[in-house]
Amino acid sequence: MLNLTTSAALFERAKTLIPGGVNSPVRAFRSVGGSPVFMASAHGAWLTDVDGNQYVDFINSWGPMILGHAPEVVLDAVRAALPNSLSFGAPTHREVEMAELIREMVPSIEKVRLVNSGTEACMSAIRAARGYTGRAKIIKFEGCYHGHGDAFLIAAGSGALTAGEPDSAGVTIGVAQDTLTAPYNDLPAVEALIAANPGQIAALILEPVVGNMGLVIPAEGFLQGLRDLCTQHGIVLIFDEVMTGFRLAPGGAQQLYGITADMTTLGKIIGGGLPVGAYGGREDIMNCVAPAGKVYQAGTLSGNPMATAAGMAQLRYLHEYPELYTALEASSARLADGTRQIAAELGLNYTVNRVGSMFSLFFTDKPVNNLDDAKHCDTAAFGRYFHAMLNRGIYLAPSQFEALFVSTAITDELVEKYLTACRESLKEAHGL
Ligand code: KE4
Repeated sequence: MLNLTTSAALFERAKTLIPGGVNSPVRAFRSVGGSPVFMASAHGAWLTDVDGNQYVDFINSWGPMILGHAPEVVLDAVRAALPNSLSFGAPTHREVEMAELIREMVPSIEKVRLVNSGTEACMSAIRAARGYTGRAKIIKFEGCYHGHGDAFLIAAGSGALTAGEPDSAGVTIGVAQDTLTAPYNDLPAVEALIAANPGQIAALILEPVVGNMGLVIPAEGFLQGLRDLCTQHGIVLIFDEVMTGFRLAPGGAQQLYGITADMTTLGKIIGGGLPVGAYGGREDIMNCVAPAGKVYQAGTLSGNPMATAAGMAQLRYLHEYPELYTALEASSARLADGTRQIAAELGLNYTVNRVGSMFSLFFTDKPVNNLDDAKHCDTAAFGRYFHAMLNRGIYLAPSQFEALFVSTAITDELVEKYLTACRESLKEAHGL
């Protein structure tokens, strides 16, 4: 068993100072049990916790560390920017260069605004779409997460065609009435929502590949169907690529699936590990955003010189070496296919979904194509598996309803380490 003494002591102190002892809920290990591990450092594929235990990282800060931790190319850029002050609150050349690079990598983004998180990006994109269309309602999908903005913390309403209900304390009925929800991969449900709310829907936002139910894949024709419906009804199609952007391909999911979004939200990888988000898209929509237009959005640290230094370095590296995506595809396929094979050999036949360097092992032998499917998982067994893997030096997402993120630092040797631990941990979790 791991010595987690210092983590445990820190967690006790943290709980007296920070809600739940963490600065983001998933970190608290609530859905897998036990106390969170406090990290001290990370390099390449390896995390080191405050007790000196080491883990191979398959979360990579929930996506940003696609090159592994502390890549020299990013650290060098940050070191070079460091002496020039950490923030100006004035425009800088790097923001111009970053906007040009984003537009080159994601051609549907004709104009872009940098913000400080994926949440800010998604909140702002919705506001811009509402300002552009003059319409109030939005459609989102059950199980998709777009940050903690009020408009997104909405559960499915009582009736399939009624407005949503608040999914968090503090979110009002007033806000919920403008968010409509549909099951993911259910195109008829979207058509029905549009028919029931003619001329009222400003935007439809989704994760084009879902990471926040665990990894859920868009069904054949689903994304194109949404594209066609949005075009037909003047609805702004927003791809939330905070997770998938620059990960599934240099141009994200829209490059992978060949679908052009009207707007795209970005985060995680775009900051290289520092706080950066972005939203952008069609020029006619983005020109509604202040000071060019009447949709207000602002941020003290937006385009921060340190964050853009880190983000630019990482994006430039990914842009310069697209062969990295081929390597990620190969290592991720070995991880996911190996996991599926091990589960089958153990008679578990669990579902493993993968797109590119994102994958999930679902503790169910049924297909997982939407939130209802994902809810069939044996989350207690997942919790036992999570800790069994942690004890073997493998750091997974502490929730069944998250995706794993593979970095380029994962070598063949580390794939083997993962698969050996996976076999032993599945057996331990099921008493096999
Ligand atoms: P942030 O505000 O956390 O930077 O981004 C929000 C967000 C928006 N859109 C998508 C598709 C996202 O996955 C996220 C954030 N992802 C979570 C992981 N499920 C971040 C981890 C956390 O909340 O601590």
